[in-house]
Amino acid sequence: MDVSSTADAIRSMEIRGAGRIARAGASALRELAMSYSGDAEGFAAELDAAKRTLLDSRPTAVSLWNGVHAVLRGVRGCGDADAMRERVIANADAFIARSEAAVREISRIGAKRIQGGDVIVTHCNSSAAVGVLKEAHAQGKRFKVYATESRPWRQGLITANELADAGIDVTLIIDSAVRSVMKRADKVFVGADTVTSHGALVNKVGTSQVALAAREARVQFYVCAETYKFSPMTLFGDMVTIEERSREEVVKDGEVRPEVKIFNPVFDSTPAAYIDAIITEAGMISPGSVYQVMVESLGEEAFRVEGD
Ligand code: RUB
Repeated sequence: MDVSSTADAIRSMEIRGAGRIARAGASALRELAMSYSGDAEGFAAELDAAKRTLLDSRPTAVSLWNGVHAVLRGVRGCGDADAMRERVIANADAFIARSEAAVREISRIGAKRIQGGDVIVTHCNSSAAVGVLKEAHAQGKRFKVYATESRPWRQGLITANELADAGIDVTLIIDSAVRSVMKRADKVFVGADTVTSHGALVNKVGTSQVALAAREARVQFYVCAETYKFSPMTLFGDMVTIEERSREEVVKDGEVRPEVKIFNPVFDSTPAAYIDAIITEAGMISPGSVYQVMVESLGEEAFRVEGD
């Protein structure tokens, strides 16, 4: 898929989930490199425009930002267009492979936290969190999962179907039932769109309510996050932009009077204090260790990007 169709598919949520959109962005840049036939200067300009198009598609998940910058790293210093092309392709392949390997490693590490008989809550649809649950089940552990519906897009149905396909005992609940089921839960596993340098989690709207209910009920709250979900910009005080989507996603035409305003933020922020641990491919870390792991995993270059 080319850059503009990829950006459209991310914007319309045909491609969704922080890991998937990052890999899609990387492969769109790879495709651009494969098809480009002009000189180095023209290539640099096209890559720059492609970067903007991709980054403008959805604002919240830093995975896309980190993925795009990982693919473009070092390309400007390559000299001619052929060397630049090779660099983009090699970087994209490395990022995609690293991203897929990270989900496998998180699944392996996270599965150790699950015990037979556990009651687990998950929110929305995270491939990293689902990976943990599927791995634990594949290891022979038997547990129950409550999956929230996740209005308005209802990504919880994807989670419920994925878990049911794997043979996991799963119950779908509406989002407002989360506090009722938390009384019988042992653990929560959710994914991440962005983790800030001070360990806060930005994930699907409602995650912070799940965390609040978990804390009240003394239920462990785990975040499953590849380290490229860690945001270098937050270290310098930048705020994470919370995407707001259209009213049509919440109500159909004619369902409410036109003067009724609709507020539809699609992510929210959960403070570090509500998080027991972040399960990354580099290991299980405390929210307080995000900065150190971020520098080690993303490399110092990730902190020296100009113009963003
Ligand atoms: C999806 C969502 C997921 C994270 C992590 O939101 O919030 O929890 O993106 O997913 P949306 P993954 O459906 O709006 O993209 O673990 O697959 O990267």
